[in-house]
This record gives sequence, C-alpha cells and structure tokens, in this order.
Amino acid sequence: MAYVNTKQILEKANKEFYGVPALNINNLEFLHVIIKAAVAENSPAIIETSEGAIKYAGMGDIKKGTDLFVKMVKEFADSLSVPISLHLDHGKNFDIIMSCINSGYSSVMIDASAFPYEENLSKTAEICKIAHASGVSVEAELGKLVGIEDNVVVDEKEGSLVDPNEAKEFVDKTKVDFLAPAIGTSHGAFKFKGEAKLDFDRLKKVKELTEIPLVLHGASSVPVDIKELAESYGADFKGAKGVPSDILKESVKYGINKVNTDTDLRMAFVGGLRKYLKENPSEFDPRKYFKTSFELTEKVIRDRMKLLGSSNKA
Ligand code: PH4
Ligand code: ZN
Repeated sequence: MAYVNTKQILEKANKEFYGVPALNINNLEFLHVIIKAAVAENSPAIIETSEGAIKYAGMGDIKKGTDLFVKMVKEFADSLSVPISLHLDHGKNFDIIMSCINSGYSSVMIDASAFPYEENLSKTAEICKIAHASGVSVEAELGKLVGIEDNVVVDEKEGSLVDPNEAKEFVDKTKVDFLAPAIGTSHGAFKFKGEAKLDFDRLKKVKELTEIPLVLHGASSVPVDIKELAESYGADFKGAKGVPSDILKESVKYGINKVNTDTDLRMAFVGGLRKYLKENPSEFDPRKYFKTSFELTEKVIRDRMKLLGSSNKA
C-alpha cells in the first residue's frame, strides 16, 4: 500500500472515532523511529515537515528539500502494510506549498491564520483548488494558537479562539479537507502557566457543524519521565508543561483526529542522546550513539498511538 493520501487516513479515523499522531521530522533518524513505531503498533502515521524542516533538509533549496522528503518517506512507506502519509505543516509560503504539491506530498497545510478571516478564507480556497486538482488534500487553521503570554490575559485569549459559525462557513466555502480550530493549545514545551485547559465546548460545536476531521496543534504532553530523565543528564527544561494525556484523550472523543506532536519527540530524542553520551563517553559512531534516543522516542510514539486509539487501525 502504503504511501497514501492523508485524507484516506483521517476519514477512517473520523468515521471510527480515533486520533492519529502527526509527527514532525527534520532528518532521517526521526523518520526511522516513526516507521518502526507505526509498524510495531500496526498504526497509520502522518509524517509532517515544517517549512523550516524543508529548508534545513534541502540546505536552503526548497525543491531539493521537498523532493528529498518525498523520496525518503516513499522509499520506506511503499514496502509497508501500514498507511503512511507526508504532510506540509504550517505552509505559509506559496512557493513552498507549490513545491510540496509538485514533489508529491500527500497533503499540505495552508496556514493563513495570521490574516483576517476573509483573507484566510480566500487564500485557503485558492490552495484547495490547486491542491485538489493534483489529488493532494488540504488542512487550514482558524483562530490563533495561543502563546503562554496570552494565557495571562483571558480576554485576548477568548478573541483568538475559533468561532464555530465561521468554521462552518469556512469549510463550506473553501472545501478544505481538515481543519485546525484554535481551542487553547500552543506550540512548544511551555504551553500552560497554570492548569492545562482546552475549550471543549467550542470544539464540540465545530465538529457538530463541520463534521470533517479536525486537527489539534501543539499537542505534546511533555511526559514527566522524559523531562526528568533529560534533566538528570544535564538538560534544563524548567517550567516545561504540555497537554496532559487525559485531555488529549478527551479531545479525540470530541472530534480531534489529527494530533500534531513534535516537542515530545525532540525531548525524548535529546534526553536519550544525553544519557547515551554520558554513559559512553568514548563513543563517536552515529550509528551507535542514537541507540537510547531511538528507544525513548519509539516508546513516546507508541504510547501516543495507544492513547489516541490508532494502534491496530492500519
Ligand atoms: N507543530 C510543529 C511545528 C514545528 O518550525 P518548526 O519545525 O519548529 O515547527 O505544528 C505542532 O503543532 C507541534 O506541537 P508541539 O509543540 O506540542 O509538539
Ligand atoms: Zn502546529
């Protein structure tokens, strides 16, 4: 099978009420570990690359970056029985979005959420038209991901979350395939100053009105064991806090199907690397010193697949 359209993965998840992790990569090692985890869990997986990842992998050359990621992912996915897709995360640059479509990505995100609603709508509709003509599915975002500083001012936070009625009109007019409604998460390792909380009433309304697969950005949990392990080997992750597992599970119950996770993988990988190098100070072979990184990161991904319900859904 197994290099598929992201829409195929998410429509099944939507119908059968589970979430699929969307996991960011920047290099070959993260791809290896995701493939390993997906096969072990018999789970679908969505692999995503940000615009920064594409520039990094292509040494600044966008076409090289998008071609390389498609070749890498397809090379592994095509011989697997679990469905794997490749998605552009937070596409803001028209040339990068076009390069992903032309190289053969399974789906792209057009992130015009920084623009006023009408402009977001028209930009998203334009990308949908182009992408759909090539069989590529599209994600868009409504509302803004709330940063930690915004959490302090509640009114500002209110104003930046998704409006469910706008979401309905937006989906109808743009023909977007999946939608990321802002419901209170933010990117990175420092999401909440106080208690973690998402706006589930808003999420339920968006799902009820649109019925399409929904996406949760900023969904890393910052697992305590990973944080503590990394810190015991010298990392400084003071104040790091993510979305607790029970809240993630609840968000799937209310309609989230694509669960964007990057920070947890990065923390597990770097924690494992710190541990390995401390315990093996004379090792300098890259085929060996990622051993603990691989083990910890694979476990984080497999735990996430079990939690979201994508295990055995391949
Ligand atoms: N993302 C990941 C964004 C990564 O520029 P960049 O490569 O650093 O961008 O879209 C997420 O939603 C991940 O959320 P997380 O931070 O909670 O893992
Ligand atoms: Zn995101």
